[in-house]
Amino acid sequence: MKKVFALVLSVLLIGFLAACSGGQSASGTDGEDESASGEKVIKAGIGLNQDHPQYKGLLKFKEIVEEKTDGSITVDTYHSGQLGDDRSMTEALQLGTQEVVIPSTAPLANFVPEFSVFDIPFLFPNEQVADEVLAGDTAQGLLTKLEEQNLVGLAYWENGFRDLTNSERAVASIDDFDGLKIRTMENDLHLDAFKALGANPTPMAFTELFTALQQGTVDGQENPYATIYLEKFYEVQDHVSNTHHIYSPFVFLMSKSFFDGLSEEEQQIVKDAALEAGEHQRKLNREANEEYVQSLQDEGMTYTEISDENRQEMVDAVQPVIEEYKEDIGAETVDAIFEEVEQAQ
Ligand code: KDG
Repeated sequence: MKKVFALVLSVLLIGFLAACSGGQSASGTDGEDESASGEKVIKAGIGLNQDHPQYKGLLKFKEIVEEKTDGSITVDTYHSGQLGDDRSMTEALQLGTQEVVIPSTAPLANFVPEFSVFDIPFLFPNEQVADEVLAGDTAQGLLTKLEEQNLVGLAYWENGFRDLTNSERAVASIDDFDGLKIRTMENDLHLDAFKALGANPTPMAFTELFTALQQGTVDGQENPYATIYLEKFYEVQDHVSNTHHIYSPFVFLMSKSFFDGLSEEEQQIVKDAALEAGEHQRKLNREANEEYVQSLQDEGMTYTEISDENRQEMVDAVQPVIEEYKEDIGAETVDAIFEEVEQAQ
């Protein structure tokens, strides 16, 4: 009898403890994302580190949202892939176990293939054209497509023009790509474009990249200067070239189930905050990118400028890949983007 009583008592105790702790988790497993005090909690993660303009932008988002909602929404921020890589965090949003992630568009194309339109090499000639096209009908239309994937695209942010680093040789022309083992983002178009340039590409999550460079699993990688500097890739890479082969946008994503659970007023606040913080992030990013070309050389990297003629050879080499992918991306989307790029120039 005593044993039965003890058993009933421990079951009741476990139930009581579970009820107490369940409401206090930053992001409840019941998908309601509410803290003990009833406020909503946004768990927001990125792959880059705490010094990167992307994280500073995320802190701005936190500041605006928490101030404007008067504490009804709190934002917990995580950098350096603490919650996972772009792809796994996007899946967590779909499952409702995380609320915000800001991935590059390249891995996002695994969810909505049309996003690969931004993976077309040498698509944007400069940042001003990128800004105009990203604010235009086609790019904004792509954001709405995310809803079919249980995701809400609130804004485009900026990763930036990607440049090549490696530890083998200074890359000045297409011939110098020959056989280089280059890590790419997890995106087929990137892989095939690097193959067309003569390299030997390997897709890999950003969270594994530094170790892969350090251990020589790959010879090189490509990212904007801010990332190359702030992630200290200069410690494990000797050469940087201004290939500027792709302009990478970020997309500020929110879990649709979380977004739908917000009041209309809260929805407007998070939308506006994602845009405003995005402007802040873009400004910091551009200042940083200019400054960091010099800092990389100060850290001992050789810097190689690609001549117009040599860049044109690279542009020509990737043309067949663009043709090959046009149908997969969506011919209409590709044509529309090229037209908008033309108009923006
Ligand atoms: O936070 C963003 C990063 O996770 C990632 O998108 C950075 O450009 C990137 C890369 O090379 O993976």
